[in-house]
Amino acid sequence: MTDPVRIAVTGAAGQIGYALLFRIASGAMLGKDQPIELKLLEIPPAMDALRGVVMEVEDCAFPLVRNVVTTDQPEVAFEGADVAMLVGSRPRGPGMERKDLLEANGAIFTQQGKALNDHAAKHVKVLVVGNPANTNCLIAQNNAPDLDPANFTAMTKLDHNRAIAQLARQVGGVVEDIDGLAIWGNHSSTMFPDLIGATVKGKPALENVSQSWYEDEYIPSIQQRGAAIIAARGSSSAASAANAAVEHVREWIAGSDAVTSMGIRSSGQYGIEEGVIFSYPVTVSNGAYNVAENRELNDFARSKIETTEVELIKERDAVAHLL
Ligand code: NAX
Repeated sequence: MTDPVRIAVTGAAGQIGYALLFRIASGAMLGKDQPIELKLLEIPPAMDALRGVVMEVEDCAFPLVRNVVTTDQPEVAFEGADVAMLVGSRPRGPGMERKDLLEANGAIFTQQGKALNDHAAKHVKVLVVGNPANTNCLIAQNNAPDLDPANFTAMTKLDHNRAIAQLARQVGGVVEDIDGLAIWGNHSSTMFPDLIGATVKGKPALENVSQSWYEDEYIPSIQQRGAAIIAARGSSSAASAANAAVEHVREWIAGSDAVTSMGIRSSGQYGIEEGVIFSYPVTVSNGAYNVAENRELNDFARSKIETTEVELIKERDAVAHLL
């Protein structure tokens, strides 16, 4: 057995945290041979709830869990962290506008970015789940000047999984039939689920479905899936979000030949504004992701991608004072 990997999770007593910690502790993320140390961050009012969650983790007697640290100090949670999963964020309260939400989360992700910079391992892999995920990630990354910007990612894997599952259902197939699908842009209702580069059993996906289904049903359904879950369940997606977070980190570390989607710092690929955290089609090998650069984009795709890019630029401009 190797040394434990240190995994920091913020918002650990929340809904997603409750689904996530047990998956990580069981070995679903880093494998059944990799011991782990959990470093759990919460805000003071949630520390009692977090204590209860940790009691449950203990009660599972997971063989891989070597230590669990709980704290309300980011500096403690991120000390020596190899992986940091930033799930906690400030939800939108009554009367709060988007700019208020960006501002409230800006303060959190500024502090957490600085703490990662000063305390995490230099190779730390950071996944931001807490919304607005792309811009929170941008803020954290910009406040961590000593870390490689490529270490910071935002989660669009849930959108990616939703897009695969809904396409598979529509064509009467299974998820393994689908390849090359990607989510572009922001984790928001402007995201673009791209079937143009996707295949079903090796044949172009758009030969299996009609253009009108794609444009009028599929894209809005993926973009609004989070809201549909809230309407049906009374609370937002948690288990599926935790599953996506586990898969995002697993693929980032273990690699993936199949195309997946990750929000990453744009270096200008496909003409996207440099520096924003943008979801691209990527493949992953040796712990590094690479943007799939040779995709054909038609005018329809380009206009969808531009819409989500414009939104991200506006979000970036709204938090410019924090960057
Ligand atoms: P919950 O409100 O259940 O839990 C959030 C937890 O974060 C709470 O326990 C809270 O005390 C804690 N927290 C707040 N500020 C903190 C801080 N400064 N440091 C540490 N902890 C802090 O929300 P949950 O359903 O778990 O969702 C968490 C976040 O994920 C939300 O922002 C949500 O919008 C976002 N999501 C992102 C998704 C994605 O695909 N990127 C999908 C699922 C989810 O909606």
